[in-house]
Amino acid sequence: MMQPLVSIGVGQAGVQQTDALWQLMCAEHGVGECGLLDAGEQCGGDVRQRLFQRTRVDRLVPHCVLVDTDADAIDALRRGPRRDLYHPARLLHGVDGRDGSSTFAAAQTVGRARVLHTLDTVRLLLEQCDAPCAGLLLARASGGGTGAGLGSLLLQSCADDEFGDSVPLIDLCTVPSERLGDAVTAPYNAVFAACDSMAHAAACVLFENEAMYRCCTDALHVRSPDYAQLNQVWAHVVSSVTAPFRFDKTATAHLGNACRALTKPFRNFLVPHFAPLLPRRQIEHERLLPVDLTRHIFDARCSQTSADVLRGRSTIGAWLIYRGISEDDTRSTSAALADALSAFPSLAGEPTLRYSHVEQVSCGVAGGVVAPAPRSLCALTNSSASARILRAQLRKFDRLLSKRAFLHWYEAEGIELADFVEARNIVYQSVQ
Ligand SMILES: Nc1nc2c(ncn2[C@@H]2O[C@H](COP(=O)(O)OP(=O)(O)OP(=O)(O)O)[C@@H](O)[C@H]2O)c(=O)[nH]1
Ligand SMILES: [Mg+2]
Repeated sequence: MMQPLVSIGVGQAGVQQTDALWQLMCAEHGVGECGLLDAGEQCGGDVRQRLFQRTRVDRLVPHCVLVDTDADAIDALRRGPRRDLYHPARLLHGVDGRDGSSTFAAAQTVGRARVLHTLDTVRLLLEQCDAPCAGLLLARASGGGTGAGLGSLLLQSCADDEFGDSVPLIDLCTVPSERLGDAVTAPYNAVFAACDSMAHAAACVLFENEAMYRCCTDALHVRSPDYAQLNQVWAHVVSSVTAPFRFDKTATAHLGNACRALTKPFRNFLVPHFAPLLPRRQIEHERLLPVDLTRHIFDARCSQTSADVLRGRSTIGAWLIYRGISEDDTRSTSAALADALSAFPSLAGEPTLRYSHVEQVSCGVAGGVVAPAPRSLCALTNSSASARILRAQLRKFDRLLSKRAFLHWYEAEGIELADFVEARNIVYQSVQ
């Protein structure tokens, strides 16, 4: 029995990021943009069952549900190149013209109806797969009302619902950036979202748009990157994290277990790094040996957040996912790898180090900013350095709350000052 992976995109960012992920995963599994297998590809009891359902007419339909409180992002998908890929009944949006209005609270009110519909859709999808779900990936931006509000309702309901503990939830959360323009209420939304993530997700992988923007400009030499390009960087990280489960028919371990091994209560935030991020014309000139990738993986240019794990006081664990090399290849270089890792002060001590090896490399997407490489490495790290990201949100949250700014919008939807204080204190504790 092959356990399926299911992804849910919430809010504009979540929907667009998830679309970029499926574009990449389809390319990696030889599935065309309308769900038909590329010429020469065979589909019979293979690993694609983890990701797709096969229809009567041999079309592959992704295990994916996309939901927003307003129609724009979903409508854009319906007009886009993958309009025939997604199951129409799994593209959900509000119809009343009222979106999440950029507040966590409004999205929770508007989202109550949406969340039931979304849960039913996910439940139906899971019932159609004949094995228990290996992991539920929830993509969202926590600065947005919908990403935070509806995203949190979904996490909460998935954890409370009959899916229970058996379905590990991985929150793929893009937090508001220091300098990029976000809604005025973004710090409130982000702190409420972080609080719910700690309570309900097996792990929360943090991303920052500013850092992904820098990956595009500094590492990939894109002059003024747009969301689509940021989402390609995001998709490469998430595709690597899922790769050990996507390409191995025999993998039975849950994606959630892999993440849980890296987390502790109140410390479930992980930061990602990905290498190589190099301009297309440069990539052929690089050796990209496992040891080179390992040595440079924690460089700022490979990071999708502002957390500097090399300066973090402590690291609970790191999961290194190598693609394009077999376990035998790494064994031969294991001394060099150990050497490279021990050079990082924050990894000294006894952090859990976990390695995965996937022989299949990513072919990338046609014309994408992330060039295909013969080998790649992705790391998810649970480091005290991630506290910096949450502390920045808390600072802005405190500044707004001290003036009681925009509080009336939340109170109107039933979220009181006491709820603000409680959420703030829970997140604050986690960064001490
Ligand atoms: N990386 C990335 N960020 C995005 C994308 N679209 C929007 N954002 C950012 O995500 C944050 C939240 O915005 P949205 O996702 O539009 O908000 P929402 O979840 O739809 O919530 P509403 O406030 O109800 O519209 C903002 O900082 C946006 O700049 C995207 O495709 N990729
Ligand atoms: Mg929106």
